[in-house]
Amino acid sequence: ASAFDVEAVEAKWLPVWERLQPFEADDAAVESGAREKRYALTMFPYPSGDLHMGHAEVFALHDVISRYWRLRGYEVLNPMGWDSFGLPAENAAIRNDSHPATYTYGNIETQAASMRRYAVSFDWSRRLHTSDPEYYRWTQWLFLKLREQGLAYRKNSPVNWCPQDQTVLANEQVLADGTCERCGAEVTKRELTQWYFRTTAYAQELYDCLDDLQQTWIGKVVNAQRNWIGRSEGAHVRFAVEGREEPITVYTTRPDTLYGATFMVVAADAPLAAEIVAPERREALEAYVQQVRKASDIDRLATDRAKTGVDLGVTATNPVNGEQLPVWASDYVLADYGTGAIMAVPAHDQRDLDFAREFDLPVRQVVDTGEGDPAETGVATSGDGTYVNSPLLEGVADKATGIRTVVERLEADGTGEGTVNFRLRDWLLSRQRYWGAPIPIIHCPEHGEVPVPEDQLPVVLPELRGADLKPKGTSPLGAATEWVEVACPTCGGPARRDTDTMDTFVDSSWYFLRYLSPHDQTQAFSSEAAAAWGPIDLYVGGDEHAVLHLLYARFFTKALRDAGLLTWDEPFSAYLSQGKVINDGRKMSKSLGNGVDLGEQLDAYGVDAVRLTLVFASPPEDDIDWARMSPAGSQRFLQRAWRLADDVTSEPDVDPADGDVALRRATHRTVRDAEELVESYRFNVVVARVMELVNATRKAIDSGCGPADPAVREAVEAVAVLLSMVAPYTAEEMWERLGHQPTVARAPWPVVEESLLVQESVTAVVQVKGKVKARLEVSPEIGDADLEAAAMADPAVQRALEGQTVRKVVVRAPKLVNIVV
Ligand code: ANZ
Repeated sequence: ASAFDVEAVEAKWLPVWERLQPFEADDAAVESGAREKRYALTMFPYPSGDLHMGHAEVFALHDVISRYWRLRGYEVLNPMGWDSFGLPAENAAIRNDSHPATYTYGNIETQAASMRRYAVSFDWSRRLHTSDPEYYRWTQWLFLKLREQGLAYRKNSPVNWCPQDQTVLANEQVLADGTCERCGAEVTKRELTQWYFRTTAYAQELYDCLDDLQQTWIGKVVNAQRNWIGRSEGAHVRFAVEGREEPITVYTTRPDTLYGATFMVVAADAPLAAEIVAPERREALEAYVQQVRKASDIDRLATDRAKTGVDLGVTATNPVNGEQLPVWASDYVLADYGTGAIMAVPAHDQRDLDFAREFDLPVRQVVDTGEGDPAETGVATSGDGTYVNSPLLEGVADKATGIRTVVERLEADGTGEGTVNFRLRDWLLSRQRYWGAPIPIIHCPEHGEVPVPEDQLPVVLPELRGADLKPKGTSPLGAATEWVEVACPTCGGPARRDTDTMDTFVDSSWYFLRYLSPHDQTQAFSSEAAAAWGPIDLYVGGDEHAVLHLLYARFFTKALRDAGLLTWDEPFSAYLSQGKVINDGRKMSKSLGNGVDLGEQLDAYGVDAVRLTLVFASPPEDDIDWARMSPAGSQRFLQRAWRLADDVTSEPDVDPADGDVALRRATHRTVRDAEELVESYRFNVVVARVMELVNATRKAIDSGCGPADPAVREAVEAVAVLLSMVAPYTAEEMWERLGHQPTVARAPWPVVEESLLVQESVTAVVQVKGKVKARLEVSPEIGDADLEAAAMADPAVQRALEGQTVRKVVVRAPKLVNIVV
């Protein structure tokens, strides 16, 4: 056979698959219970440019499992679409004086063509784009639904502001170093009225469900979410303030250190500071607040930063001992965490100690940990120890008892109570940008916020382009006067549309539901279809969405469940995060000039070789260094596999039962291993096992049982089916040469004959004078005489017998040979 022409094979099969549509999921089969479902999902891309190596990797990995499920007889839903709103399209439109839709839909077509060539088993009948009015109509509808439930609301507060993109950002979009995750600019704060989703209403549930997800979510995602939600147990403690009815409530995780509180600190930029400040200190506070506004939260919380602050000139009363504590304002206490006020215990909290030393405030040790008095060492201690200077805790030596004792006392006195606190904040969803779903609210001077009536959805974006879209700090939609000025749906009087658009993460928080019926004009999704198909059995994607997208989608799921629209609690039963494709040991990037163009790789080696290389490279979660890969080697392997199909000479319906047993064993063992390996995501090992089977089959053809043996056909058919999960073109070509109708994607999975899995060899132990001298791999059917001969021939045994006389040999085939000298 001649070498296989990659280009011709791709050109041949694409139209066949197009005609057969083997990947369209059958709703009826699943809704009626006729077939068991599998919902396989991979993250849909942003339409920026063409697909890159990262997409190639994730799609190749994802396709192994979805093709596997289909071969195993499940009804598989594997949809694809585009997350097509967002800044890149808008920025391109400003640069090119065009409309964001031009860039967006152009790139979508490019990517769609690449995905088809790449032969991922997507159900294209369910394709969606989040920027289509038929999609965002329902994003808007869901926003209103959540608002009805009290889960979407507007408030005025200091928000993260990106001066470069001229828009607000969610906390999740500000990186740990205080920069914008998109453009890298230093994020600042602005006081603005914005829309929020009440994610905090689900903080506890979002946190608790992670325990179960821990079992099936592969990667660092579960921990990242735990940290982001940041659950901590502590207490609220109330400190009375002279001349004020309301006490100052603090949140503390260490109520047991209450006797060590020597001052209090409130967030400088919270209303409380301005409310309680003594008149003579007001000016100093205001000057300080100006300075604070410029710093990021990260800076503010950093332990190694010099402490700054202002004495507010008032005191508060410690509820356990009546002590008067001076109240300060500082930026190291955050306005939007806990209650925005703390009791400072400098002996046992380093930030408080640094502050105390800066401003010469007292330090009182209350837990003796044996590490010395923090007042002298300058190092706060936070471990367990014996309580000192704490009348209520005399004799107590552990934190848990200390905390419980103080909380009980506070609760009895009515001055505090135990509580749970979360770091998670509500999700700020308004964006002052154009290319997003308009927020479907009309502001009426008379009726306030009025939802756009359902029958007027979608609120379609007004036509703006080029320079109209330039960021200016307020939404570009504000410039579309005719669009903005509308009649109030309630009274008909003059009113204005909300001009902000939604964060694009709103679009992607529910897309997996829209895939169930993307063209349904009557509802966002069908609850029956969701009950039948959901939740998603495996979600494959990157770690970069660990806290953003996955958390938001989980929140939406819980909110929609509580709205009676979903029956399940979590959207993604299992999650697999793939590693990155790097090059030359480094991240691929334009500035390093080490990018690898996917299209060029596909042209050079063909789709199958690139896919196989990516799957074979490493376990899915590891990074792949493309510079160290050999797509040419993959191509040679595929040629070898394909040539097998050409060599088979038996008929398709031949009975393998009397075929060569050794080859049959290898085939059935490989299939069984592949089942276990795919299900545990060890896709690279599957490829290795198929390679072994290809080699064994080649040997059988050339120097064993020969090409006409039915075991050869059985082996090659198994190779074709197994390979179809990774190299669909090659597998299809093999399948055809073996005399089958397309498509191999719908072939039956080989049935494993258990009797062929019995061990092919056992280990026999050879002892000389009672000591083990050798272990031999022998057939379980070996006879005593053969086993004895094999033992005597073993070099280690011969050495042990040198100069000795063998007196007796006891043989227990196939396990033991005992030689007595
Ligand atoms: C007294 C105390 C004594 C504290 C001690 C700690 C150690 P997590 O675990 O992160 O929830 N805190 C409370 N609200 C704050 C705010 N808005 N800004 C900055 N710090 C704040 O941390 C809770 C602890 O962080 C609280 O417990 C409080 O300090 C501080 F030996 O109270 B602690």
